[in-house]
Amino acid sequence: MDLTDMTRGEWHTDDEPVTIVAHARADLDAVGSAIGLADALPGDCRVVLPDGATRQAARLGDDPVVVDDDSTTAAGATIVVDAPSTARIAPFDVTAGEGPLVVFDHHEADDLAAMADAAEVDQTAGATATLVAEFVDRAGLSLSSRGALALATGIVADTGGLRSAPGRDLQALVPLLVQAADRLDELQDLFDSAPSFSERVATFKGVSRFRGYRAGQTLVGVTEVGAHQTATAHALFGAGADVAIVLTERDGETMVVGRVDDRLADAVNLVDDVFGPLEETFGGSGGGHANAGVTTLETTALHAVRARIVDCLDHTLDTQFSELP
Ligand SMILES: [Mn+2]
Repeated sequence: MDLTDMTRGEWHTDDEPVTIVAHARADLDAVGSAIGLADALPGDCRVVLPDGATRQAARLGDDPVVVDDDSTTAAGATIVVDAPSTARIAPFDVTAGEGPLVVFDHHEADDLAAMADAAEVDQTAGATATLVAEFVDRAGLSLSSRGALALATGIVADTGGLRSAPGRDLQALVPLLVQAADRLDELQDLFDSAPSFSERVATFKGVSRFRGYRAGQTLVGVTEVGAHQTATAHALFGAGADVAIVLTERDGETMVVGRVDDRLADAVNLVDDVFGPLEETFGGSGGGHANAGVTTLETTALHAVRARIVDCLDHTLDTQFSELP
């Protein structure tokens, strides 16, 4: 099939809605792209967030089209946005559906592009929302101000507030802003990043109780919090960490959220070098990118998890981390 087939109804069976799937911990680009597509495409669409959304994206996702956070399969056609791999959309399972699969993504192509019946995968776009906006324009579809606002939000977010926007993203953004003119105050609200008090408490605890490890000039911080793991990982970066690991014990399992600073981007692949061995040792599964990911381990032995993480980093960086006194 061709992407433009989506502008006609016959690319999928009419009695099932089109399922649009965003990546785990969906961000503004993922949720914005999904809502924008749902808005523009003819017929019924539903947006599934397989592993929730970031705080900001959750506000954007407070939209009637985001109907179902728990389903892991689609009966009809599936469109994946802002995710290159099946791991990135876990626990959603695209292989369980029988309908066509379409992918819109601006990450390096992975297994989803190969499985897709049609794909718009282009790393030169600053945001998946840019690819969606270009498709909507090319296909002659129209957006409501709500859909335009969602796509504009994705573009602004994924280009770091336009700091890294190439001309292409700006070109897609300008008409969206015009179409969303009556809701631009909402755009401002969506970018209000003031943390809630519970987030401040979580990150404060995370920083105050973290354990630091050092090898040469590389610093690793490992901590535990009950919530706001991503914000806590970034707080550890703020404290100087090159690698930030946040553990959360929950229901007999341990969630591991990891982030690797750009300084180590070429040296550490979080998913391959750390999460893979952790999952082998303790059992569990997760997903992510080289520099950001999450996995859930079938253990609550936090000390053993911590030790294994340090082991993995010793091995990967061919060094010996020692705990800071
Ligand atoms: Mn993106």
